[in-house]
Amino acid sequence: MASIAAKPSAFELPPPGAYALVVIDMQRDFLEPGGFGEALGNQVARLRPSIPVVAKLLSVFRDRHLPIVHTVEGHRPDLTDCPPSKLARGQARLRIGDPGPMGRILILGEPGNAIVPELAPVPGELVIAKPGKGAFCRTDLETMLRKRGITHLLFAGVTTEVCVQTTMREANDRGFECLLIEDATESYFPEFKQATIEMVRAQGGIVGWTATSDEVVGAVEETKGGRS
Ligand code: C5J
Repeated sequence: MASIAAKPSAFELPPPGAYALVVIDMQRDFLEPGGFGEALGNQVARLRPSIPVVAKLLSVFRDRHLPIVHTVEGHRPDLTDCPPSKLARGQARLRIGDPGPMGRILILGEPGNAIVPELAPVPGELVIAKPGKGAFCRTDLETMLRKRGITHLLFAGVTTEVCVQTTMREANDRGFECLLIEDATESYFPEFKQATIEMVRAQGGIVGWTATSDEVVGAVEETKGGRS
């Protein structure tokens, strides 16, 4: 069994097929100018260093036919799945559903809601559309993971303290063993990213483990390959 040199302690990988790479919301809406992230006043370029790191992880998992899950945050065109509180929140220049330079802001199927081209899903990978910050809220993610016998989740994506951390906490409460890949996640606020990493692994790993992508890749490369 391969082991990741993680913090606060070693993270033991189960057999291939029982762990998945979960890539949260690497969407144009968060990473490119003209989307939801920028409309909220954020500097979207801050998230981009995570793209090559996630690309490398995807390539390692794809080469070994290991499970990959992508999530996308977005709403139905009629906004029936968007709580009024979410619609009203913030001082956004453009609100959810408004027309923007990449189509309607944070609406499923619009060009701006797509995953960035560098990380586009390939056939066979699970893509979960979610209306909230957590990927287990009003989705069938848990059912899909249990059906596949997946017990361990390795998290990448954006933003660290919002959708990544929320999903990791939801997963932890459901009994999944969770690891956050430190350089495969980014925040518009570097101090929030650092705080998240520290709070996840505090108290003996109260939410889970953290490790670098090199440590994850090293351990995954020791394993033979997954169920196809
Ligand atoms: C946010 C996300 N930050 N994917 N969404 O609204 O973290």
